[in-house]
Amino acid sequence: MKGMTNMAGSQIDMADRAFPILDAFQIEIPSWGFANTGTRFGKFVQAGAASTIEEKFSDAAEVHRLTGSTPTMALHVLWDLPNGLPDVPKVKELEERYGIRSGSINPNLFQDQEYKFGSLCNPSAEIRGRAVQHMVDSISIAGELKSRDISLWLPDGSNYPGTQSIRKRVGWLEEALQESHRHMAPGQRLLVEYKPFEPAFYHTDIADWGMALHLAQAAGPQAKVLVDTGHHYAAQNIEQIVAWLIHTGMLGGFHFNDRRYADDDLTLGSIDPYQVFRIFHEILTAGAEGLELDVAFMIDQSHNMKGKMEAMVQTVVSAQELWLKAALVDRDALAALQDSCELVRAEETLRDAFWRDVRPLVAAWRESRGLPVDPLQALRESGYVEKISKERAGKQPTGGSYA
Ligand code: RM4
Ligand code: MN
Ligand code: MN
Repeated sequence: MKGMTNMAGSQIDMADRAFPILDAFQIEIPSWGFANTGTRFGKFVQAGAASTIEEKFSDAAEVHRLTGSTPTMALHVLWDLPNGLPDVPKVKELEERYGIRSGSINPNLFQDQEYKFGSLCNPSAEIRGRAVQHMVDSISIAGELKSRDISLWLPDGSNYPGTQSIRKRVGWLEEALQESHRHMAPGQRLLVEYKPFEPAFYHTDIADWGMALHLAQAAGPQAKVLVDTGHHYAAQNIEQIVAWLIHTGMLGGFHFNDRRYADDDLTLGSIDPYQVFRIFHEILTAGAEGLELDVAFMIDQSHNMKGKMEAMVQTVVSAQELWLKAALVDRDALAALQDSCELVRAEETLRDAFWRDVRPLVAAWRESRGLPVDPLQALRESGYVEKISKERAGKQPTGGSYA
């Protein structure tokens, strides 16, 4: 290190700080992010889209190879294990072959015709029972795959005032989640996701974080809340919700995506990177204060216009950059400025970290870990997308449904 300047010295200090932060950062990718998904108006199919579970594992492995941060893939039970438990050995074989582990297991309570008026909240006890059975099956699948989290998004709700008893449905939901919770092994977790609208447009049975918090607490100690960043009203302060969930010990995980209007499922950080940074900041601050957190980071996006592989790599890279920016906030200085109510200096301390260009640091980390320095460029040069587009062309089912 002879002749090293102060500047180079501080860069080395920065690397010492930044590299372990990036080593520890992981985010889960969704299997459905590689498949043709659409809007309720239809789908534009992509030649390279995955239509089998094997193709999804292959794509996930490629994203992990390029970014080093995505060792697990979330699975959607009906889409990825259409036969349920009997499909587990095949998934295990794919895990081995591609070096990707199964991540959160997502029950599917929204495709069956009998769920028209609800699944866990259906007025029919028989239909509710079948929906609970699907939850129990999903928990068994998670157990077999050694996946810790069962991630529940409930589509239930109603479209017109007076057509359903909101309170009866809360009761049915409490019972269903308690029954599901009874089937969980120690160490498993039930993550309860909320969403204020869609597919129902008058009332949604788990519409916001307060309802999800109540239901998770009613279900049992292994249930926590999952925050999907796209599932809020436009003006909501998401990092405040995150701070409350941390404070109450009820934050279980995230579905990250970005949005401009509704549940748009756009690329993380594409519309409002400061929002993601502020959420990360809350989590990192709590960690720095010594709070024990166990928060699953997952991506929940569907790219209908962008190339799916490119969009997924771009997402993970954005997440790494924003996580590192948030990790580099000078927290001691900020805490002191908050205590003395020095508002502008406090705000500028946060903004300093947000505006720091961490891309050279992330590139240096990649190089030191044997990862491609520019993952998007490496994806282009690899020819992977051309290869899968040739192999898979014409194989994808078309049609109007979401996935
Ligand atoms: C929902 C929700 C769920 C996801 C489905 C496909 O809006 O975000 O998490 O599994 O979409
Ligand atoms: Mn989601
Ligand atoms: Mn969603």
